[in-house]
Amino acid sequence: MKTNSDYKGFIFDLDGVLVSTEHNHFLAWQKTADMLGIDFSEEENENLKGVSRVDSLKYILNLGNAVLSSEEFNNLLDFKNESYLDSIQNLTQQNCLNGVVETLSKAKARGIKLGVGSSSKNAKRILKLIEIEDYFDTVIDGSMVENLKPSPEVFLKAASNLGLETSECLVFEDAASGIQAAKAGGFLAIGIGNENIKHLADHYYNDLTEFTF
Ligand code: B16
Ligand code: MG
Repeated sequence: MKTNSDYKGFIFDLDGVLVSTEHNHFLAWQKTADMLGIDFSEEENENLKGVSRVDSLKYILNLGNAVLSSEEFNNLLDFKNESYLDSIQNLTQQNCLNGVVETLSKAKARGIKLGVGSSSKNAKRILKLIEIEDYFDTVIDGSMVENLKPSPEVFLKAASNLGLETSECLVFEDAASGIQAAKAGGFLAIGIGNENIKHLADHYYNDLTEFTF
């Protein structure tokens, strides 16, 4: 049986795996929903983890049976993103989730190739803020693919940029859409830090401190 360090590549989701920004996404969506008079709870937000900005807004509009012109729709996308970016401007490496920096350093020292596969168009900006961008051999974000999670495209592109087969890579994810994406791509899917996805993942850890080589 393969052990974790037999894999030649590790591909990480960003929000919820490397950094705890999911609550910031939730608060920004809640503000946006408030403007439309739509109730939006943290339970509902679970369905938006890993989901693109456009599809997330469509989901919220659907909750309130709201219909918007394309101009209003785009203005709300900008509003959500500005309020999200405002809330994360002071992120530092302290905001990396538990075990992240240690896992990245150990993997690097073992010659394991590292990638990011995120739905977020802000992924590169965030990696810079939390000062871990230099660990990664490739970063695939929401602006670089046609189809976002649950499509496997971000992970397949990351593996291909690393020069590896899907069977040679582990994918680390905190969202149902991301676990689905990893499995659709033929990857072994490691669930991290979200008990709601425990039953979907191939293996599950509360955080990366529990992951051993
Ligand atoms: P943005 P991930 C996802 O990132 C987040 O989980 C999700 O909450 C967010 O809506 C999505 O990115 C789009 O983000 O508005 O920054 O482009 O978990 O795939 O790293
Ligand atoms: Mg995530």
